[in-house]
Amino acid sequence: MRIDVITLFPAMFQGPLTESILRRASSFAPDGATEDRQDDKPLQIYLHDLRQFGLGKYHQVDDSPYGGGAGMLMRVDVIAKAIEEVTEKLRMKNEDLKIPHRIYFSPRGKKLKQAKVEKLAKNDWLILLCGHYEGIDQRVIDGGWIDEEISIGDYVLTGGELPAMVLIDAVSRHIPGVLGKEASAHEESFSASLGRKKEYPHYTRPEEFRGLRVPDVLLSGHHGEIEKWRKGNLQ
Ligand code: 4FV
Repeated sequence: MRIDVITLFPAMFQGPLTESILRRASSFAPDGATEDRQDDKPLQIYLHDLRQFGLGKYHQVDDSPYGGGAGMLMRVDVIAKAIEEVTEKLRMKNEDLKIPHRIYFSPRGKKLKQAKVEKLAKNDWLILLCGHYEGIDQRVIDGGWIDEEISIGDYVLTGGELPAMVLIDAVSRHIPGVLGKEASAHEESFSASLGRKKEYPHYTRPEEFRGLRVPDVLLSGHHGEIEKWRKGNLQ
């Protein structure tokens, strides 16, 4: 899968995308490179600084809202240019990439849940647009530059970068080759195999800690009983 992120703050992605599982599983181009990396990583992540598509000498990307009100909005002409250029440049370079699925993050979006994460993981190309300030001009959505709006929760953030990182993290776990052999995205909280419920409690060594014991059934080696206990402890 390829993910292109359009953001005013590419540097925010250092850390979540450069450590741990995502570091091992993805090639990460913080500089907006559009060249496909010739590597066999299951995930290619490219960042594009929206500022480069800004207007005039100062690369203006935002403006004050019509009708008045606090804060600034990101301009539709700037965002449209960014999405079109990122899409066309890549489509010309890589005939395997057909149509990107383009997502904008906002509290008005559909709440991100596991079923949606699993569906998004089936795409071969995502473009993630990170808003900032008070948000973006509605014509970006109405004019068809975005395929869907997604919210990660009912609260207001300063930008769409954290929602983008949350989505990349959740989606990447369902891409073959991202999780190691020892881990699985199959039987876990909210997965279909557990009926979208929260999974059972987990325990590991030591067997007892300050009088707190591991449930005996988990020490019994009786797989049928363990399975029954686990199913009975789904929430
Ligand atoms: C948000 C959320 C969110 C609103 C204005 C970014 C901010 C600023 N995105 N789930 N909750 N976005 O608060 O996805 O542009």
